[in-house]
Amino acid sequence: MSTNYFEANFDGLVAPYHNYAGLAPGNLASQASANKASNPKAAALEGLKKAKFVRDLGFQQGILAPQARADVSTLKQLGFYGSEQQVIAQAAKQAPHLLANCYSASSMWTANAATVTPSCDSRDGKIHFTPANLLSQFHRSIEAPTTAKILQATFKDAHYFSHHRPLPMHPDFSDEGAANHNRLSLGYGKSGLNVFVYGIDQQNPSLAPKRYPARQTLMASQTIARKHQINPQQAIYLQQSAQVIDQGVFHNDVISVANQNVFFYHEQAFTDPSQLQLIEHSPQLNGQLELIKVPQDKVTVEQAVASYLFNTQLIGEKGNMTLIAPTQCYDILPVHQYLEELKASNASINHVHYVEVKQSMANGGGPACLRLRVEMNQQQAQGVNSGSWLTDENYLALTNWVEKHYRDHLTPADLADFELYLECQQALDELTQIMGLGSIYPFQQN
Ligand code: SUG
Repeated sequence: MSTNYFEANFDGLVAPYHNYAGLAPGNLASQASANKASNPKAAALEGLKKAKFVRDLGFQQGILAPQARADVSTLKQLGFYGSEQQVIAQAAKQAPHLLANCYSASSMWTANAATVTPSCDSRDGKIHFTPANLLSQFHRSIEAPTTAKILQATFKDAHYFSHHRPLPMHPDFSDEGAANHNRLSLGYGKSGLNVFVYGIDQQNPSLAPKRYPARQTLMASQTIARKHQINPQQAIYLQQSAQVIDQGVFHNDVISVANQNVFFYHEQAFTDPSQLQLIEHSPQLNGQLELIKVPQDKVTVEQAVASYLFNTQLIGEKGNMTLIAPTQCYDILPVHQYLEELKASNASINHVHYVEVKQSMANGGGPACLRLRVEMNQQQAQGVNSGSWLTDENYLALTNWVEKHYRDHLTPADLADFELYLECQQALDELTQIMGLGSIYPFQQN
């Protein structure tokens, strides 16, 4: 490893209004959980515990704050009017599905917050962020403005971090962030190969999925590569297979994951698997690429979606990597058997840890969705807001904060309760103080 560099994971803190509203077609877990009761307290504690587990393994770990909800400003844009209490009451009565859209905790999946390019891949030597416009799902399309504020408050120092505007809100530029971007390299701090994965090429849409939406477009990925000043020789674009999207693979991170020189993927992941040769021949990998292809006769796409085998966090150094997997990978026998075989093989994945993120999984988010990876060096790390790093002290402060403010039972019907809105504001106001983030929420501007 180039000493000074490391990869930090920034996990999304689960919000006090975490609920199951069935908002995401094509995301099978979200559909199956629709209208069930959630447990926001358990969800937030599971997430924090997972983040601390990774930190305790010796990796750098940060936290990203959630969004403020209900999004009253969007509800007003939709025609509800009056005081905040009146707006929520009208929406609950007239259009509860719109209230649920404006009350989603979906910003917790920070793999969708932005695409990130480390300084070793960008011409200007800065770390670049483009918040994802998330326009394919209404409840997520309202995240970007606050996501931008949270990213700027977290990655503060303009000397090291370059923050871009989200891509235009047009279907040609539908962008879901890091969940559709893999980066391969021979070590932290070394320039890498950026593997952008898209679901649809709007200029040639014949290969589009039939049942469920393709959330990432080729043009969005190409635009990000340009804005982030990535050398065109260091970017390739693979199309995700429409058949797997139609089986519930709504993001690339549900079917493949990369870390350093290892690419772990399902054999049916891509439209044209022969394109993987482009990766093999990349000078950035110097012939040292390790492809770990999971065959359909060992783990089916259906089992991969149910277990989130590829939504695992693949972390660690070349030759000695660890997979942080959801407990569903242990419970689904063929997946567990496969992982046992993998550990025993010569492959670089030597350790598998199972973590419980059941509340998040029930809405289609595994361990990898919950984190945004940012490769940086020690100097750049100094430019991060200090309260955003997960230390022993703020782990304690955050778990106490969750215990104090969160409910342990929430149904979509409870979103009508104005008390919940007030509780959430109070909790988030206190959070910005714990994390030292300043005023990032609209309600703090009044
Ligand atoms: O966008 N679920 C999220 C899950 C995102 C997971 N992220 C990655 N794979 N990177 C989504 O589909 C469900 C919300 C609800 O139904 O209440 C939701 O938005």
